[in-house]
Amino acid sequence: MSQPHLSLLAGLLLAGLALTATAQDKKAVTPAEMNYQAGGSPLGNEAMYQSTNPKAPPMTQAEFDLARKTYFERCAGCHGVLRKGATGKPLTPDITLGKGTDYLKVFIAYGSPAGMPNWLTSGEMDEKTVDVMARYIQHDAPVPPEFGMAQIKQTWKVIVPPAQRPTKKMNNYNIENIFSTTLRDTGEVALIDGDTKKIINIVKTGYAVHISRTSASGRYLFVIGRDAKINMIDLWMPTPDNVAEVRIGLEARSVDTSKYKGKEGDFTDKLAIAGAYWPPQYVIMDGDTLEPKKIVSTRGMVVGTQEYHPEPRVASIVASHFKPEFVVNVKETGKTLMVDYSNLDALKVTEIGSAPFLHDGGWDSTKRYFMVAANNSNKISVIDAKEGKLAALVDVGKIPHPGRGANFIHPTFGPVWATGHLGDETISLIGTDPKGHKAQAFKQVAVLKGPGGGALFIKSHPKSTHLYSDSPLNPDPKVSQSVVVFDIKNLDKGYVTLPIAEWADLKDDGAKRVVQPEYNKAGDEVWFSVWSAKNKQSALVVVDDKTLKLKAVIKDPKLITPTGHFNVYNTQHDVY
Ligand code: DHE
Repeated sequence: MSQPHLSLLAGLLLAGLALTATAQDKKAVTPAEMNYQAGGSPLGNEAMYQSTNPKAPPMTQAEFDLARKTYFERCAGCHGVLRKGATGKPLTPDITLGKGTDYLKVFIAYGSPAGMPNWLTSGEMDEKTVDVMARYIQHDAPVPPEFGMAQIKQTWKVIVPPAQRPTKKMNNYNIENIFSTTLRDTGEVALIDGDTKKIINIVKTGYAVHISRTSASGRYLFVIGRDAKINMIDLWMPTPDNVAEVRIGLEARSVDTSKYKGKEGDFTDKLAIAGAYWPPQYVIMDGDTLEPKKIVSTRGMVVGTQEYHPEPRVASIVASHFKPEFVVNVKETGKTLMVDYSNLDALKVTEIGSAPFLHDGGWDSTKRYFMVAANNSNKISVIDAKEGKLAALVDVGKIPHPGRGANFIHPTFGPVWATGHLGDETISLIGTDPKGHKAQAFKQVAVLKGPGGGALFIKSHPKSTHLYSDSPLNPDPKVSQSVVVFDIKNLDKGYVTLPIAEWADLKDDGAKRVVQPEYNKAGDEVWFSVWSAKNKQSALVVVDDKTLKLKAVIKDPKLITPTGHFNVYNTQHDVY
């Protein structure tokens, strides 16, 4: 870059910083949050129509393609598929055209105090890409294709039809203690025998499986890739493997299956549901074959402002135990949809507005209240699945991120549910017993101090007296490579730190982020992933919950980028 241009950039940068300083509000994005959102969207691989705005600087087709790919890999998680803004600011031409290419280049190159990364100076983008991106965002955002019934059906495959599947369990595995571990970057899950710690099978799946869920009977596992591909795995087969697959959209994170059995009927293992980030929709499928039955769009109005949102992504989904309903949490509109699946031809949906952006969550110990993080509002929404209404909106710390959260009995406040936070070091405990502890019900009753922000998952177990919290996105490797444990009976004593990554004793110097505590069925072991890059060694570490000592390290060349792991029994029965 020539000297004059550099100084021009510097000048503009100062102007840019001044601007962002005034615009900077308490919602400034932390590096941990930015890392978390920038996970990469598979939409970058989709062909999209290049619309040309005559007022915007021209772009060749090749530049447009580079910019589109880069946008979906780096930017869409924060700024939204249609650039209407989410965690990051909106980047629509009505805003960007007025700023001009040079100003936008500075912003992209050097970042902002409000959380915009410094893409050029961090080495993640070169000057050419920065220039292309600055022009790209002045054009209308290209819209990825829709994905309706015809497209979904084209991807639907029944690999082993129900009639050809085993009629009884054909293996000697203790299937309730199998762990399904995501191998993020290889597009696989590892099924691991929780008793012997041996790998049972590595199953091909969609890319970067986000979660695994178990059918109500415990026989089937459903996993969903970031590319919206669902794989259904039969745990009764001699070697558990795929029996059906389908794509329900172009990008997704959540899947679950019907669990209700009661006066309206027995729906165990009857239906499956998955929610897409793009197109914004959820799809209900046959629970035996994944045949798509019903697609419902989530486009609509945002709670509160009642402005139209064109791309409200479907975040967490769980199956109610009280009614034949799925609990579908829609991120940008801040609405929880109670989807009554008892009659798909006359679908009844109860819409419960709470706060944006609904993300992850879990049941309280009675499984009546679904506690879901409204992560842009620093609140937990409490959804009463029995009454079909909002029970409370609870203020917590900055960017709550519970995973499914942790339930335990607090010595003073009785049953509580806990969440950690991405944006600060606190762990919030919320009372969940309106009958026995009315004064504490759905209030933040205590705050524990963890090691720092960047926490993603917290866990306990009814048979344990410990509470575990990870912090894989904390910038300090000492913190991101270990977990903290609280003694539930002596919470005031603070935590002890377990150096999980050190215990894994890995041969290379990877990121070794320690992710997601998960108990075995007995509730006496806790499993962690030690997650390094694709070309580095990773491992699973198993801790003895009584002694807090290392029990086992599972290493295998096939365990590449392990992230989430799900114990069959605990997932089946929502034990956490
Ligand atoms: Fe997740 C849960 C979305 C980044 C690992 N994640 C969820 C859920 C949603 C979600 C909506 C709840 C699903 C449910 O319960 O039905 N996650 C997102 C994102 O949008 C985000 C921020 C960015 C992205 O690009 O994906 C994101 N998530 C991550 C990660 O970086 C993690 C650590 C590794 C990865 O695979 O990308 C990660 N998310 C997980 C895991 C769960 C999860 C392990 C399930 C936790 C549980 O205990 O249930």
